[in-house]
Amino acid sequence: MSILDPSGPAAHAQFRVWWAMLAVSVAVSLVLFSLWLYTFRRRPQPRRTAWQEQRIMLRWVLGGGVLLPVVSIVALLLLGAPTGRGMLPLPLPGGEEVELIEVVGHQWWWEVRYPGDEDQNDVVTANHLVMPAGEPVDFRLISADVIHAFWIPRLGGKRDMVPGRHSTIRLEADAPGVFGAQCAEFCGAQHTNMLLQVEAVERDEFDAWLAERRTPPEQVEDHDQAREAFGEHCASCHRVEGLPDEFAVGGREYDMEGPDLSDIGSRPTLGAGVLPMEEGAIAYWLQHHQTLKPGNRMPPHDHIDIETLENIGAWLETLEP
Ligand code: HEC
Ligand SMILES: [Cu+2]
Repeated sequence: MSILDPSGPAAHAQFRVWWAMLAVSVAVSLVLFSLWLYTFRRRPQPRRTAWQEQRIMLRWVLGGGVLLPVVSIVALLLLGAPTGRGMLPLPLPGGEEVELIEVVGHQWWWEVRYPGDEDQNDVVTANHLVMPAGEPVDFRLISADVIHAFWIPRLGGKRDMVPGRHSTIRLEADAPGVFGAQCAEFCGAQHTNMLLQVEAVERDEFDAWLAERRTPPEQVEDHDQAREAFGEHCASCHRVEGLPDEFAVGGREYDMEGPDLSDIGSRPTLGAGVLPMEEGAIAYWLQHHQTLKPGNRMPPHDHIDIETLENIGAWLETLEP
């Protein structure tokens, strides 16, 4: 997650601004430090008249207080403005379409949506963002509760996610890879545990990944008891695509309380980076999530027996496209 290891055009531009700012601040510090040392070594000066004193003062005020800030701010603007402009969702010169991915910030997890059209559903996932590499991608950001900020340090950014207000940032990954992302605006107790794994893949692989998720996951027969328990205890907050109506209560709305679980079995982590996904991890999370991530918005499941939670966990792990 280091901005000093840039991996996209926006991040490279920000990296240059970062070094330029560092160089200038080091130069200014060195000059000030030398002046300070000089005051010790300087021989006593003849007494000046009040008029001379004032002229020297005026020179410092104009030079150091007006000229220096104006020059450095203009230089920073010349360097920074194109960097910011590079992250705006402007039309491409060739008129090509830019892939759009919606990201919704929640306390304390990320909802990721790939908009469909008239004949295609949205694809919805959480805490895992897959994007095509080698081409720009527009991230359309909003929040479901408080202000969060979307930040993939190695690709560039960041950008606030404000409730009730869409904003868009354009980022690109130079090459396939896995990048860490983190909420960058303090949003409550579990702000630190609001991580997002970003995976940039080749275009073909991205198309295949998305197409897989447009068809609902296969429902394995022998998990009926788990599905029933899910309908009773979980479906008011979580959605599983393709679940028969008698088990499903939730909708496709932005105000779903919890992450969409349709492809949970294929995701890299649980609880926005708190636990790596592996066999048995979901059942473990369901029993201990308030210890692993204290105060998170999922109520404890103490009223459900452990066997049922284990069954639900085993079923959810089968949900992968
Ligand atoms: C009141 C709403 C609510 C109920 C009921 C609820 N959950 Fe959750 N669940 C959440 C929220 C909110 C999160 C996100 C917590 C976080 O990471 O901060 C979550 C997270 C999860 C996750 C991790 C998802 C991920 O992508 O990391 C799983 C799995 C899960 N819940 C399963 C269940 C199961 C199974 C039940 C029923 C036994 C259930 N939940 C009941 C709200 C709920
Ligand atoms: Cu945050």
